[in-house]
Amino acid sequence: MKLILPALTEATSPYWRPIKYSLFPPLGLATLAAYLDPDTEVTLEDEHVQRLRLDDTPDLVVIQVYITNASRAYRLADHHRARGAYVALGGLHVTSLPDEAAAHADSIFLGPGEHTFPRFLRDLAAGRPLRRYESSTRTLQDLPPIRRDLIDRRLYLVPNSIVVSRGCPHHCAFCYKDAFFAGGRSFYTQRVDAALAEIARLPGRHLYFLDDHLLADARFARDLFRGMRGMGRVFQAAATVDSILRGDLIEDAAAAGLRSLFVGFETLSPDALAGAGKRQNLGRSYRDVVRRLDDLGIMINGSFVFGLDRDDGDVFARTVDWAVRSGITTATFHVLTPYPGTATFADMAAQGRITTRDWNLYDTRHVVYRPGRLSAAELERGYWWAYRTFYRWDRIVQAAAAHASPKHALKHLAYSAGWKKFERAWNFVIRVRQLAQMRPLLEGVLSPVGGGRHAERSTSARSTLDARRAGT
Ligand code: B12
Ligand code: SF4
Repeated sequence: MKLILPALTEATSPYWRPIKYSLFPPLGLATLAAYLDPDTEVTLEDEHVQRLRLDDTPDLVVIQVYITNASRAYRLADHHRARGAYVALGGLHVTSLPDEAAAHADSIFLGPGEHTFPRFLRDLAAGRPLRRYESSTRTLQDLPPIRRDLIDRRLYLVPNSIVVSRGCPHHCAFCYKDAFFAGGRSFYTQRVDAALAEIARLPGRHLYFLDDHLLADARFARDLFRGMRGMGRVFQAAATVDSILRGDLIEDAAAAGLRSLFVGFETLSPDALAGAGKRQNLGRSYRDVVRRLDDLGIMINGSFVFGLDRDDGDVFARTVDWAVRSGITTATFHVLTPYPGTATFADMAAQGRITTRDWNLYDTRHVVYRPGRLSAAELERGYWWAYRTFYRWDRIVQAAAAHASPKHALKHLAYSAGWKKFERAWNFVIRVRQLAQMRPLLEGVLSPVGGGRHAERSTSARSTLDARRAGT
């Protein structure tokens, strides 16, 4: 049996950034592999970091399909079927467009695979596999341990990626999540003790939680963070604006080792937020979010979307200026992308505004619809301008200087420049297969900002909160 994560484009694409695609291993496929009989001969190939073998003859081929790798995934599926393999396709894009995928597969899978895949394996063994499996039972209880032994840790900067929940309780119009989790629960977590046991199995210090929203279930997150205290971990994760401001969960996260957080700011315009159904951001002060995370020594990866209907030509400069002035460490800019299955896609399709269905272009860098107040060319130009400007040396230095603590400023410089300014060095490290040697460096940059004004403020914030919690 062979599991394949195809890459979005060939490595010759001008957008190909080896370091970006050498971050995380294919966790979804390693999760599915856990259901195999231990005697099954299985390989896992990730085209982002290795050349795929095409001359082999596995009996069963499982391919994970995202929107941007869909056409590559279909070609690989056709190739393996022509060589006699049974091909199973699943993942986000298959869930959004099952009929399209079915033309290239023997079986297709809609939604998460934790319950459908083991059922399929039983059906296949009995000689009665179905053409289509749809997930309706949704739980992460009693899962077999992820087959991390199939992952070559040397090929990834962050082999310790982990997910302890699935989905998210919110419903933003442009997000993949409502379509993917249709037909069952769209937000659920592991048991805390199982999550802690998985963390304990991971070597090294650094973890990256790929959960859509790690703070979404406050009780679960608090127990998790308390359980992690004293484990000596440093970790990165994602959460929403409102969850950072609510209560004192974020302090627990910091105490457990949270050092960098992906935050979906998306836009500075309340009208645009309302239009995108991102209600949880409405009326929240982004300044307070930044200040609170900064006080705790947590770096921010801010996510911003351009091309929402009310965006005009000023949106790019406004956003970049705010991000720099606020000391956002790294920024991820996106051109609004209407993924099939989302409310945004349905609305735009109904209005006749979708301009291409070439899924290769649905990579959040290309404009695939007719924007409201901007032309498509203006939007793409503005998007690239925002990236170039945010990551100019003078802007990196200016953003770093926005932090209260000099140590935090230095970390900001190291992290931001390290991510965007040393592409050639990263390429070299990847070519000579030495990414693992860079992990201590990453852990160093993510280590706590000890001493100085910042630490005093964090400690006093902590004791105030501890006192509040104790009712004093
Ligand atoms: C990590 C990640 C990446 C990593 C690498 C992916 C990797 N190595 O797995 C990197 C940084 C490279 C990346 C890049 C991009 N990503 Co990305 N990424 C993610 C993220 C945050 C987590 C994925 C993950 O590991 N989930 C946890 C595992 C357990 O779940 P899973 O992978 O979905 O697998 C389960 C099911 O899908 C299913 N399943 C999957 N395959 C199969 C096959 C079969 C046969 C079966 C039965 C089941 C099955 O079973 C698994 C277990 O339940 C998701 C967000 C998300 N929450 O999914 C976005 C996400 C997948 N990315 C997205 C996008 C748009 C991109 C980029 C285009 C962004 C960009 N501008 O560069 C690129 C393109 C990548 C590409 N190759 O095409 C979108 C995809 C939208 C869509 N409709 O397809 C998502 C959903 C983010 C978002 N909110 O919009 N990404
Ligand atoms: S908060 Fe994030 S993960 Fe949740 S629905 Fe909105 S965009 Fe999706």
